[in-house]
Amino acid sequence: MRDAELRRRAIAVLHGNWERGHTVPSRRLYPHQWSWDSAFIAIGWAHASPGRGRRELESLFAAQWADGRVPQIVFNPAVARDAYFPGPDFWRSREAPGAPRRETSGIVQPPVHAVAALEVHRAAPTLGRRFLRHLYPGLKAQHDHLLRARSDGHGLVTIAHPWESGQDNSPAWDAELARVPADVEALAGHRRRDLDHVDAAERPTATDYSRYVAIVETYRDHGYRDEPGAHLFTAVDPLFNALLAWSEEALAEIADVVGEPSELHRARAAALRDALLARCWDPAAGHFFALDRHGEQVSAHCVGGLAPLVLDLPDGVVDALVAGVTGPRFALNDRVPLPSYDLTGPAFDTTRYWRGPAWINTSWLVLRGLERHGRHAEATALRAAMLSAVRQEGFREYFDPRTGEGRGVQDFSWSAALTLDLLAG
Ligand code: 9WN
Repeated sequence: MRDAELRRRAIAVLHGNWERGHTVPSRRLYPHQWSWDSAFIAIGWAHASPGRGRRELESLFAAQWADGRVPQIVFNPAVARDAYFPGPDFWRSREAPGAPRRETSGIVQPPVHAVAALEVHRAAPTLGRRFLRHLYPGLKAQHDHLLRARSDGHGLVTIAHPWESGQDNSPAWDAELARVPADVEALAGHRRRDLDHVDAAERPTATDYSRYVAIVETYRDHGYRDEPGAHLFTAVDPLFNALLAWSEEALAEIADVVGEPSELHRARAAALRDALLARCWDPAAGHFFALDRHGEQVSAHCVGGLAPLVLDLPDGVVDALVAGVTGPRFALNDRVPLPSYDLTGPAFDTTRYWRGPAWINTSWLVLRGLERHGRHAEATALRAAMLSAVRQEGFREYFDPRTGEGRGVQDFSWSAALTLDLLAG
């Protein structure tokens, strides 16, 4: 398939998933607005219709909470209340202080929005300054909230739910999640709608879901306040922190454009990067690891541990990360994007979601990192792999990391959106 045809199809997916001011990740499986999806999707719209990219981010930030949190899900009131589980009746955001009028979930997702806003601005700079001026306070409040409410006390921010990582059932969370009481019978009172659309073997297990639900219920009972006892789950995700640092860099550039002080953002970006190096980097393994609630490294090689490549890093660290990308664990090639987890790891699963399958967004992050560090040969291979996967299989949610076979839903928005970015670059 020629590039022009692939581009046409990618734009058609975004148009098909556009829903009055935002783009759903998938019509059937995810019929609302998701936070980090909207950032990747806006980057795609920047190449097709920058106005839609602006609206994508503005509609998300219109649902920002008073404390600055940007919710993982913004529910569409026009969609059936039980179309997605857990839906608005489970989250009950309206009962929480500071929640917006629009119903949302009460947790967050990786903060890559300032990066997206800058890309949208660059696509149409003349129109964009007003957009950046409008969005800057919300982006700053988003970062302030994370650095304040989620500080781990040692320079990094924590996640309070595996869903907050965006890499839901990653092996990085297994041990921490195992501490959460699992009541699979309680789950029987709820209907998991994901299993209506995707094979159960490609999704998190019932035990995972019972724990996901328990974590939310406890946080919800605390009014979604980050206070003692509110979190059954606590971890530090290298991807989440790397994207916060990268977004602080972008926010510094946005501040320059809109005439706000930018030094604070540059300082925060550098401090987060330094803390990642001090706490998550394992020089012997050549990888950034997640931390458990005690600050101990969890030695599972997940693709999120490659995400700090988007930052300015010492040469030796970049060399080691690139060796990891090209070595047996991530096996860079020009056919299949990077696995979400170590191909040689004990928890590896070709099919189950974030325990092996290859996702376009995480490969795109690594690609941006390789480009930043001038690793052209590896970047060329990874770009080819991503394009090959979507050409062969369509804009699937994820791919078998060995064969490249498409998995999860079809017409998945960020797979289409980031393809537009690849084709433009
Ligand atoms: C829970 C929407 C989201 C992505 C996540 C992905 C998946 C949701 C789910 O879909 O998570 O947020 O129901 O499994 O893991 O990264 O944002 O596309």
